[in-house]
Amino acid sequence: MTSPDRNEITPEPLYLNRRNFIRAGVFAGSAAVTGLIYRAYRPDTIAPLPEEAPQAFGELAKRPEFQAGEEPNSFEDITNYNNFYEFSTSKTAVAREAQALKTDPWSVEVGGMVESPRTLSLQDILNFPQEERIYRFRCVEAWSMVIPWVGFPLAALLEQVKPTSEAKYVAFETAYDRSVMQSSFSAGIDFPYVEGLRLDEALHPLTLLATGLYGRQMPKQNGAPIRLVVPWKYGFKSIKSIVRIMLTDKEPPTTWNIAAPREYGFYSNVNPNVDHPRWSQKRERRIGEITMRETLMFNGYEKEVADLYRGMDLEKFY
Ligand SMILES: Nc1nc2c(c(=O)[nH]1)N[C@H]1C(S)=C(S)[C@@H](COP(=O)(O)O)O[C@H]1N2
Ligand SMILES: [Mo]
Repeated sequence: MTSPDRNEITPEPLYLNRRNFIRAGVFAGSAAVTGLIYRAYRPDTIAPLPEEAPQAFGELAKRPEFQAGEEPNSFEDITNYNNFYEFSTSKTAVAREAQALKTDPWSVEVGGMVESPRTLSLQDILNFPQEERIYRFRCVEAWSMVIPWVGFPLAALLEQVKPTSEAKYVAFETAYDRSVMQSSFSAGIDFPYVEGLRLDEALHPLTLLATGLYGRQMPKQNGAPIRLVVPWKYGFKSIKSIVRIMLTDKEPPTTWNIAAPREYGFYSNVNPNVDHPRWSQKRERRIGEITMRETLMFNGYEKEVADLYRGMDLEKFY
């Protein structure tokens, strides 16, 4: 299995800079400069990298229909090339900076339009029967990985809280701890990070609440202790370090859509036929590979999810 040297990892081409968007040039420019000054002078409070990998799970179910028949990326790659803007906009800096996040104790509030709202502790989360699922993961920036997640279907949690008949969407929110995370101003996107799914997407059997990867509890840089994984959508839908899950009857606001509505829609299904306004989505670079691969419709999950979007114009609902 290839495990490229850190320096070999795809450099971020300038045209892919996610923050090169709207927010009038002058403002964006001054935010970037302020961010640089802030980073240069901020006291060195960064936690050290953990000396050992997180705790291992015991036996995990492995259902054949959820094992992408592809070689997973290495633990090294998956845990050192991250997007987690609360900690850093540098993919290689996240692993170190995210160690400052306190993930135990943790609680996730689940409520809104449900019959039985509840608050889950870390133990409650780990009490769901956990399974291993190997999924393709495609970032909107045109890179991809294959990741052996550990977790349980979001549907299992939603069944417990019982959405009411008015509920049509699920809204998610990431923790925002200002003592360890950077400001929205420095990151260029609003915090807390928020995401959303239509209820039928949330109930789809592929939609996972992930609690770990490679048989171990979730590394902080990957969104410990619990994050969403929606493998047929661009990676930014897979919101990390979740503290709130609310059922609602209105399409919830989503962070990248707020930042640049013409570039990132609510649906954000992987689609090689609908380009990002500033780059093509036809191909992708699998981390660890030299040549580009063709991007697959719905990231290769077309057979499973195409029915969710029957009759919808995928150029309009991007
Ligand atoms: N809270 C939060 N969740 C987030 C992000 C983020 O910046 N903050 N980045 C998203 C993006 S753009 C991607 S590609 C994936 C990256 O997940 P990974 O670092 O585990 O590969 O997380 C998504 N979830
Ligand atoms: Mo992404």
